[in-house]
Amino acid sequence: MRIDILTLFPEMFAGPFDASIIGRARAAGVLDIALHNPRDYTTDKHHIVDDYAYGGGPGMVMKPDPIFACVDAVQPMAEPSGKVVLLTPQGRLLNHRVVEELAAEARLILICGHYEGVDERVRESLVDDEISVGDYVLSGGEPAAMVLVDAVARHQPGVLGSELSLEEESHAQGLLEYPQYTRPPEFRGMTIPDVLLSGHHAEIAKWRRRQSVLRTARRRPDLLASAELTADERRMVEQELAGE
Ligand code: 9D3
Repeated sequence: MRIDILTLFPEMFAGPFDASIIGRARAAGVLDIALHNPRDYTTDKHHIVDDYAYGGGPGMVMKPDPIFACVDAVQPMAEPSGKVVLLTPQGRLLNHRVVEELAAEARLILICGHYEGVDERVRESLVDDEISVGDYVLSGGEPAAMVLVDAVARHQPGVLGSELSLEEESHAQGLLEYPQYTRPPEFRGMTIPDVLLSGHHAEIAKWRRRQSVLRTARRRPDLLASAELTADERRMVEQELAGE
């Protein structure tokens, strides 16, 4: 997968994109990330990328011309042409489903906004999709782009150690993860559930499933609505939540 990122602050991406999952995906050649600065596509002496809002009001607006010029220059740099995605608080909320959808694209071109926003004509005639990573205010689209890239990178074949770990992942099933433990079996007086030491794999699977369902019910009841639960599990959830 190829991802082009348009940002006024390309240096913000150096650390995160060289480590961990993304670093490995890039090293393996599964992920090709290129950073571009719209400021390099300005034609005025002072390389101005923002300006006052027509109609007044606080804050600066990103000018359309450097962004259009940058996308026009970047599209022919690789094939196929990329879906242009604007990171913005007004976008579709990123979730597992949206990540899968974007991960299926061969190429993405991400635009990170800054200042109070981007000129509306960028949205109207350059952008194909708009994504938000949550209902809180960031100072720019850069951290959001990092989140999006990390999440889609995990879906590229060969990026995860085993394809299974993705399959098993809680969000694929619509459930939170079960509690996990590793050695030592007793730490500062705290032990681990006996079933995990039993070696009884069917019982362990049952325990984990139950823990996932209960934890989801307690912490994220909103997720349960679309989770695939058996009738027995639905009853267990009712009972547990009633008894608290
Ligand atoms: C004046 C109103 N502000 C909205 C609450 C304007 C504004 C705030 C923050 C405009 C842009 C930004 C910068 N944020 C992003 O570009 C952004 C973002 C976010 O702030 N939250 C969650 N997802 C994203 S994706 C891009």
